[in-house]
Amino acid sequence: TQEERTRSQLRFPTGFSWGAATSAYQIEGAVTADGRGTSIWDTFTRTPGRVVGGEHADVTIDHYHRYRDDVRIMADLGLSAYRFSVSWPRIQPDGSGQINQKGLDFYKRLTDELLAHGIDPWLTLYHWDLPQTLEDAGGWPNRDTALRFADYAAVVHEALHDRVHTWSTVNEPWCAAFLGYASGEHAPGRREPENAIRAAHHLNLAHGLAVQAMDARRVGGCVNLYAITPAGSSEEDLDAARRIDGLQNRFFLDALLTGRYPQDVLDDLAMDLSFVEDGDLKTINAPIDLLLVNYYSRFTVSGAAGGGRASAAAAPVETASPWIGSEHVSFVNAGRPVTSMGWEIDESGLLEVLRRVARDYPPVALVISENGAAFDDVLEGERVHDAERRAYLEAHLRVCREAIDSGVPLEGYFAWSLMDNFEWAWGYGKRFGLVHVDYETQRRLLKDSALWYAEIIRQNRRHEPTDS
Ligand code: PNW
Repeated sequence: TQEERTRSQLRFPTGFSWGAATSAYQIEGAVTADGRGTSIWDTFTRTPGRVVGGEHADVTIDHYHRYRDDVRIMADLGLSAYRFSVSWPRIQPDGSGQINQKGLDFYKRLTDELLAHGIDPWLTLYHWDLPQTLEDAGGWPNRDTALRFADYAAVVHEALHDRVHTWSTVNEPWCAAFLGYASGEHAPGRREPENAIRAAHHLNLAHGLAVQAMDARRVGGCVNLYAITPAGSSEEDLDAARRIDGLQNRFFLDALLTGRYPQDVLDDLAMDLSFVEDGDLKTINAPIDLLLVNYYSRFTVSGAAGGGRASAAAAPVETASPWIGSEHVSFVNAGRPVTSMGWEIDESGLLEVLRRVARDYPPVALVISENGAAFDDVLEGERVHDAERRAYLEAHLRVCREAIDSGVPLEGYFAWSLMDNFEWAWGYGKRFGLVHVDYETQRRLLKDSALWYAEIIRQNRRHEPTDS
């Protein structure tokens, strides 16, 4: 039957990690509990005009208090792994020095709970919630922030290495640097192009220093990659594609995996790069065990005059361009169906991205650490219908399967996101979850996509040896 065909095509190798992902600020709430310090997102959400509807994540989906229920949901789904992030200001309220034991204790309770349910905890050290004290001292454009990050990584690793085997450093340095310091769409909301490049370098450096400081059993870096297509075959369009690919993908891939910044990108930037010190790139290139890839969409770009920032990359509030030195490039709608973020759905881009990394870079194990889509849910009693999300996940998982067949060393897939949550500058209006959350009652309901994903996981894991 059709149903059986679908499943057999979604049969993955034994040991493949079946996961879902979240991040601390988006789900935890409890922003003043147990000695947590202030992060740049607490400040940013308090600044008028930054987040749609003036929303913040003081409570969000209250995961800090409901983590036991949430782990039970993960177990019900059959997840083999869960990717979450640690809130730096819970661990070091001022970003350095004094350690807050109660903050560490929360992550000990969470990881104990995961392990008790047979779920492998994948820990991300930084998903954008920088301690405000460090921003006040200059933030990521300040080199010292990278050094502070390495100390923080060592503290968390020391406390949790007995429970956590897979570590990752910085989630999507592109977003942290360019949405945070160039476009101003994300915290801290600065619009300082040169400082954004400094931030990008120091986020890379923070990654490398943390890898060295932790000496973790399994550690990776995380990048958000896009497939990039020139709108036409003109020289301007080809140049636009080269530029956007350079800033979005190669600036980070080349640094982490080869220890170099791409020369064409440096030429485009034409900037004084004296903040890049001798040895930095060797540090950034510290050996890693895996590369975590977040994939959402494809960009189609044009270099012809008169374009704009189409919905492919639109921000909810007025912002500057994150594309430093390539502000003239326009993002074109290629006519594919879009999610409610306006992001075009294109699973072929995922295949392209995976093959590209496998082909152009030194060998490294890959994981899809985020992939998913925002759509409006349709509630009907206890059911939540989200056929589009299910179709999105299925199409992208199929491509993962194809990638593995063609030799890409892909070891896992994490849906973004486990649960609906605070979608940054968009607030609560965009739902990415497999699990629907009622923001008034905090009730969690499995969406149809979650039930489907659970079935795929069950089919795949039933042949796994059970350990006991
Ligand atoms: C990622 N962009 O964010 C993040 O890792 C998640 O925290 C987030 O919820 C998810 O994707 C969905 O947005 C991105 O503008 C935010 O290119 C913005 C962009 C890309 C990724």
